[in-house]
Amino acid sequence: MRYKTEYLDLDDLHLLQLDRLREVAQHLYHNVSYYRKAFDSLKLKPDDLRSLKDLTSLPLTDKETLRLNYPFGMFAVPMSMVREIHASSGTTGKPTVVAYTENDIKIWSEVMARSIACTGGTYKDIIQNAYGYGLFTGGLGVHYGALELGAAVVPMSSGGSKRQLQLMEDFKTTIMTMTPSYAVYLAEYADSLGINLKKSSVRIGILGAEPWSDGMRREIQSRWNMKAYDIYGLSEIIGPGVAVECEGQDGLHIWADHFLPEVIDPQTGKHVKDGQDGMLVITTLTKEATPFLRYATKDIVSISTSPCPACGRTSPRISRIKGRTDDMLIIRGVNVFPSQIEAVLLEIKEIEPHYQLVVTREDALDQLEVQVEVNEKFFSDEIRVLESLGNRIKTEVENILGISVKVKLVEPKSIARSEGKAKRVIDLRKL
Ligand code: DLL
Repeated sequence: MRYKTEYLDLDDLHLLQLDRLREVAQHLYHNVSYYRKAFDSLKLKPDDLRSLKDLTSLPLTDKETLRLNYPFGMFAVPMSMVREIHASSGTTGKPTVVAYTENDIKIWSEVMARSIACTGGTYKDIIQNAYGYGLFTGGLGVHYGALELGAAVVPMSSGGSKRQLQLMEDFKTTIMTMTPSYAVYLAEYADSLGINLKKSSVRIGILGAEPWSDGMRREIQSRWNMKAYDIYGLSEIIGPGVAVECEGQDGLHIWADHFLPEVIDPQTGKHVKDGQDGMLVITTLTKEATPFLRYATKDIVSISTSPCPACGRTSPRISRIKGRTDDMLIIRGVNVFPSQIEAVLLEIKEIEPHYQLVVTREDALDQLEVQVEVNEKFFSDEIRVLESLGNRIKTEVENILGISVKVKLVEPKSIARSEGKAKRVIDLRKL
């Protein structure tokens, strides 16, 4: 499967992008009051976008914009046209909501099919999908792409390692889709069961949804019999399938006919040069239900617009995600903001507003420990009372985050105070 738009001359790509940009800007101007106000306050009309550069006069959109318009204020179509709604973590209690029309799901299927094909997948493959199905976009995104490609998909969802390994062997799975940390975990688990993954039928791993490194890739490829490819995406833009590596494993091709990338200096907002690090900003060019102009991903990358020496595609390549401009953590593939935990803790009167989050990786699985200071009065109470407080905090934090955590109650004044920015997160994982 080869998509012509992946090989366009850059000038032709820019013309296509401009056409689509003008169309999506019209759509947003007429259907989303946030964007109408943004244009009006700048005394601009969508027709004033005469070149791609003109886009830079518009403000950025981010999770905060979505929070302020929760839940459906950014929808650009009536609910009767919406077919699917997804959500990912917001910075506090409210999730970030996105929607898809029938056509959006076609686009998602297309970009995911292109992504699988870019790693070498074809209709002949058996794809075992170990991304979570549900509000998280990983499961359904890969699923739609596999169907579009004509491959066979096994909708395993995440977890259930013993069954994953068993079906992988019995079905002769050829492609695994999962987070990179799960790929390491499964390899260790297989070892402990005496299963040799070097002999497995899996030849391709499509791994993403969390940061990883080339070191981790080497480890995964040495334990499995597969090549491990990096796939990137975010719910706000479409889900997985925004960018993916090709056989060169040197940068991720972004499907720029649907997603217009910019890389900016997060301080000045100015574009940085090819090869320089900055924040990735994406404009969706074809989505109908929740299109965004200049969505600030907060992910740090560099971009290369020269044609790919490995596969010849001209779609620009972004680097691996090198970090974030905010404090979002990804724990077992789930996005976690310290502010979500803080919002829970502030509601509990027995504790002080001092906390620290310690993240570790044990046996390839992420662990999050929330350390909270109990207040003086309460600390002298019986162990039983403290235990029940700990359990209450654990339940409330887990309800908000959707992952399990450990809670450790610590003595009053034992968490180091800082004079500047508090150091809330200690991340001891080595990627
Ligand atoms: O993680 C979508 C996805 C699913 C991508 C499956 C790849 C595979 P969200 O839950 O909205 O969407 O989280 C998006 O996760 O802004 C990045 O910070 C991070 N992220 C996603 N892919 C990668 C990657 C899905 N390959 C946020 N490397 C993004 C590093 C990644 N970080």
